[in-house]
Amino acid sequence: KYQPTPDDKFSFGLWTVGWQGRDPFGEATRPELDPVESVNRLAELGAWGVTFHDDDLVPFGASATERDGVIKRFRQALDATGLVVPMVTTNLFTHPVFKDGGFTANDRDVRRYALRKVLRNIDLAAELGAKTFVAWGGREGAESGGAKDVRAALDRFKEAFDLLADYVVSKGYDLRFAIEPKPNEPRGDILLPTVGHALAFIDRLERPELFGVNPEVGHEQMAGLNFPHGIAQALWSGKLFHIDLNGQTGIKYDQDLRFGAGDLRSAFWLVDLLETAGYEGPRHFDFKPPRTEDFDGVWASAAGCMRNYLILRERSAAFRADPAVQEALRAARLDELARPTLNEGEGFEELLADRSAFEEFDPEAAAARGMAFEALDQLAMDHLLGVR
Ligand code: 3MF
Ligand code: MG
Ligand code: MG
Ligand code: MG
Repeated sequence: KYQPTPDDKFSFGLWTVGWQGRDPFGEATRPELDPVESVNRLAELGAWGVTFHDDDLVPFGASATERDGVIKRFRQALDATGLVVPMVTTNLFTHPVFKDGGFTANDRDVRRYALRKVLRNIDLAAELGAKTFVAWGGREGAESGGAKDVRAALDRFKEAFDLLADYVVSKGYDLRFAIEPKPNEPRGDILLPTVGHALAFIDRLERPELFGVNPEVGHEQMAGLNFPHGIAQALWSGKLFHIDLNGQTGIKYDQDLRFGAGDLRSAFWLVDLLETAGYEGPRHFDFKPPRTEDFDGVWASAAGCMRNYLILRERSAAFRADPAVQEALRAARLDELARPTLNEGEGFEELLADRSAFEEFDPEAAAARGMAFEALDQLAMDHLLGVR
């Protein structure tokens, strides 16, 4: 029970289990992890896929021959384990050259270099069969007001994504982009800070159909936002191309706890949403095993991400199947919310002619009706806590 299989579509970034524990106040607490070892261990644990930034796999500045050798060895591990590469992304944040950003750096030569780094990595993504290319603009932002003309920076952001989309189309790659929002860290403020900002930005691109979002649990919660609500809007817009699952305890630094840690109630509603909305994409974990852990702790943490998802999936299914819950949902009038407000063929003229909607409507009586949400939520709690 709760043993993951490839059908569950669980994937992990090489940078997650491979995180060495370096933080702004301390050195690494774990040695480097060979990507091939990560592939082997993740496959053993029941994962389906592995993802990476270019530099996670091929060290920054490696020669072309070194690069070919690393990729070949990695491919052999994939073939041996059956692990797939559903998503690839580019590191435009670690090297000091990106200190003021990649696509929106004030320096034009840095922007051109960033584009070339991404184009090269798109070829690798396509070669490995990835379907999603994530773009997290970690350094696209500022610490002070005068430092960034945000409207010009958004022009440059659009210019970059339009070029990348042209490239993918001209190459005939089966690849779509997923923009990952984050409000701050490492920049004081980052552009496209939330799911909502990213969705609005995508509408302004030349090929919006090639762009969606890759929301991360902790990133929205760092801004105090309701993650399942953001995911629901992304789904509603047809834009949930990918997702970064992890844990976060409120408005603070990006904690990247294992999935299920942090806001457990929000995690329950998230899994309930993904599973009932028919989301078919990867369940991708972007977490950091705390720097207190040795490698046993790293794998325990990775296994915990998947186990918690499966437990929550089971809890959500039990919640939905419970007759008492179905009754409570009716009492809370979820069925009424699903009904259009207007009758079939009705417009404002018919609405204006309907005396029951206004002249004869009794607001006091309607206001007196309770919504019965508390009983419904307690049923959810009972299911989440395993007592029903
Ligand atoms: C930072 C992140 C990033 C992105 C990654 C993939 C280093 O907070 O979440 O992880 O997820 O760049 O796009
Ligand atoms: Mg995070
Ligand atoms: Mg993150
Ligand atoms: Mg992430």
